[in-house]
Amino acid sequence: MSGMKRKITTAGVMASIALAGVFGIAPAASAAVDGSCGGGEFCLYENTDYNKGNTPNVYQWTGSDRDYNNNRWYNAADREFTNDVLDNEASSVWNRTGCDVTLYQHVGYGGANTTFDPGDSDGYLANNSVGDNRASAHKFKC
Ligand SMILES: [Ca+2]
Ligand SMILES: [Ca+2]
Ligand SMILES: [Ca+2]
Repeated sequence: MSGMKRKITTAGVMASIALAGVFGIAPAASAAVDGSCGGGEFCLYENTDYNKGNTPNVYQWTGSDRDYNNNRWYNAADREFTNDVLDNEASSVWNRTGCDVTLYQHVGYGGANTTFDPGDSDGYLANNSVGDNRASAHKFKC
């Protein structure tokens, strides 16, 4: 990517925006979300069994998030964000970080919760304390 770096000028910024549009390069703020759960990422799936046989809506983080209301699912097949807010919709989880990550029922880290150790995955949140279609926040503990 270093080859893509260019002097920051107004024209350069406009050119970058134009190029991002042409090549579908995600803006920096959402660069971590690419539909593939990579090492170092905490990932949620809209459906049970990691979306197997269902709409491939996912989300990925590298840190805590106290409120899922400003996150929309990313469709890994269409490679774009949906209009579907992920609050109270997660059904599967994969913790690929080196931290314990606790999933909470309520915004602001409240209510029922379940902690996932590094490397833990669970395709069926319905039998966890946090429950199915209830997660609203998560916190990293490293
Ligand atoms: Ca959020
Ligand atoms: Ca769901
Ligand atoms: Ca909730």
